[in-house]
Amino acid sequence: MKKISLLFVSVIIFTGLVILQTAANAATDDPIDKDAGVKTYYDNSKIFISSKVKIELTEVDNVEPDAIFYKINDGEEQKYSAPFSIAEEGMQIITYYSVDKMGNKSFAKVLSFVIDNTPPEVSLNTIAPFVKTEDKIYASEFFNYQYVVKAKDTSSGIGFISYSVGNEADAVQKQYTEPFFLSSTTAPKINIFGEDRVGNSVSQYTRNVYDENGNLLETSTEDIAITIDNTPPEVTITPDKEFFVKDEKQIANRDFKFTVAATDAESGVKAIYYRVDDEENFMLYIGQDISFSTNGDHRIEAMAIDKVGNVSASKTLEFFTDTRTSTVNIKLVE
Ligand SMILES: [Ca+2]
Ligand SMILES: [Ca+2]
Ligand SMILES: [Ca+2]
Repeated sequence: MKKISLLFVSVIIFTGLVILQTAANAATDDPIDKDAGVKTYYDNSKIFISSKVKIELTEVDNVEPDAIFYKINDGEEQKYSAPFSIAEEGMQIITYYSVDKMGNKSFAKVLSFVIDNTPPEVSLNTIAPFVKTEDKIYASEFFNYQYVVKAKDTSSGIGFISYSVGNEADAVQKQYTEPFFLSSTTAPKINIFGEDRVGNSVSQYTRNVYDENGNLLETSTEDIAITIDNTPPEVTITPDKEFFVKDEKQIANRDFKFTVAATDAESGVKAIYYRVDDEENFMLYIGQDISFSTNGDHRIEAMAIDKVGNVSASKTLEFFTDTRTSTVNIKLVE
């Protein structure tokens, strides 16, 4: 246990109470009883308490105690009657002395406290390859979510930060020590709990959602909705003219131009890929017309990926391109 050495003064903290004894021979050398239930913190130079803690002054005298006087900072000196608390945050200096029954006045003593009534500032930062499309944040059911909790308390400091996963009342609270990862087929729900070193609890914290490049997509003091997009895009391959159909075969000529398009109802289309005829590799489709100048069977195969990584099945269009002219046979007939 840490000890505060103060000449002629001892400080005892009981439940809800700080006791300043004004007697020279104060009975204890163990000024802060941390097991007593009151959240106090001593950082080797300052005592931190919240305004919930009361300060009690007691007088001990060899014959007969009588009165205690005190003032807070530069306030009016008052006669002590009952334990009091200090509402104002920050460093507060209490000056106090006693007068015994025989009129002996003790030296004035001074003790300072830092009042901290402000809970830690906490943020829950979620990082994954999210995408924001039309004000909605999308994820895939295969995402791995990284969670980073940031907490700071500019006065007494952080007492503890913990978290639980899920909404159930009996969700296990774990101490937060370092960033953690969760994967889930739905966006996980995280709750944060915490206190500073004098017992001010975190009641509100900021949620930040970042994409994997560190771009902040949304910030809120409420939970941020994340929508799972597990539907791949729909791909279409369209000729600019109508095929001629013969023997159930679609026939085009060299003037036909083909375009590929894709739609995605949720996160949106990220890219379209295509290949023609017997090409092995898909290439990025950037909106150009595709046409064929050689006579014969042709095919266009296309696929698309949405912004959270859902890949569509490939779609194939098969047709015959006729580039050959017909011939005219001339014959004289009767
Ligand atoms: Ca006396
Ligand atoms: Ca605080
Ligand atoms: Ca989709």
